[in-house]
Amino acid sequence: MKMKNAQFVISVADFNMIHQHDAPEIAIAGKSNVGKSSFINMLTNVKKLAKTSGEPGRTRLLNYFDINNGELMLVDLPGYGYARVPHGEQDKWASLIQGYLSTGPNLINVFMLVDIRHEPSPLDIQLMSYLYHYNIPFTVIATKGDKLSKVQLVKAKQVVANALSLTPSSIYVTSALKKTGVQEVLDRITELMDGAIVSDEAIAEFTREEYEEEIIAKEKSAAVKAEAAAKAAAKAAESKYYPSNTKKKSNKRSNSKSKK
Ligand SMILES: Nc1nc2c(ncn2[C@@H]2O[C@H](COP(=O)(O)OP(=O)(O)O)[C@@H](O)[C@H]2O)c(=O)[nH]1
Ligand SMILES: [Mg+2]
Repeated sequence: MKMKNAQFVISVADFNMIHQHDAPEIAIAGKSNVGKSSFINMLTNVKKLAKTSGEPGRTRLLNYFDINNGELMLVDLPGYGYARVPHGEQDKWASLIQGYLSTGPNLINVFMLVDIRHEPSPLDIQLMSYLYHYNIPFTVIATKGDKLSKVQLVKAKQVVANALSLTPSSIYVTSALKKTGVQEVLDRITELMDGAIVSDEAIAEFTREEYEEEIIAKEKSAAVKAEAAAKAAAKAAESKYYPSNTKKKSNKRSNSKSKK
């Protein structure tokens, strides 16, 4: 795709008021501060089209950007996972994002942005679960590629891929600072718009069932670990507060009580 023209259309705060139009839509999703707005500015080559912010978590809106007068609509989704935001607000965002994902009729793909330096968070994985759940194809795009060396990039890509159960080759690496990865992403958009990709390569690697099984297995092993840790902590606390002789006493007391 050739980027000829880009302009801001509208901000929407409520998914019941989702903007209706005829163009195919690509949504940009990811944590607060991951670089969504910078990515849109890089892609469209318009410096301040999307507002980048030093104060993350402030944009709880869906922001629509028209590309080439009706050829494509980019939708900047509100960022998630900003720690200083009260839980009630986070819930509102979750429902805005979920509402959007479950209703958007023109949505052809979600660009899921992750910071190349960090392993994807549980919230990233939750977003991915929504995408699988609603059968929405997606593309993982790593941001801030300029922050790592070439060698580090290879490793980091593998880490991101493993956490999301994808192949490293399916992940696009970009840098808004150095403006790298733009052409690859534009080519990806062309493919998506041509409908050339019937089944998304990334998704095809794993069927949804396999993916869900893997997530369940991961959750189970995390739960087992947490239980073991809790037991160990309880044991440690017990031995601290009940050195062996007094512990027996207390047991006896409780036994005799229960007999009565
Ligand atoms: N070095 C570097 N910094 C970036 C890049 N993309 C975004 N940033 C910085 O990360 C911060 C958050 O970016 P922003 O686009 O507002 O993130 P958003 O909250 O996801 O929209 C800003 O300070 C950006 O300048 C990148 O590719 N490289
Ligand atoms: Mg932003």
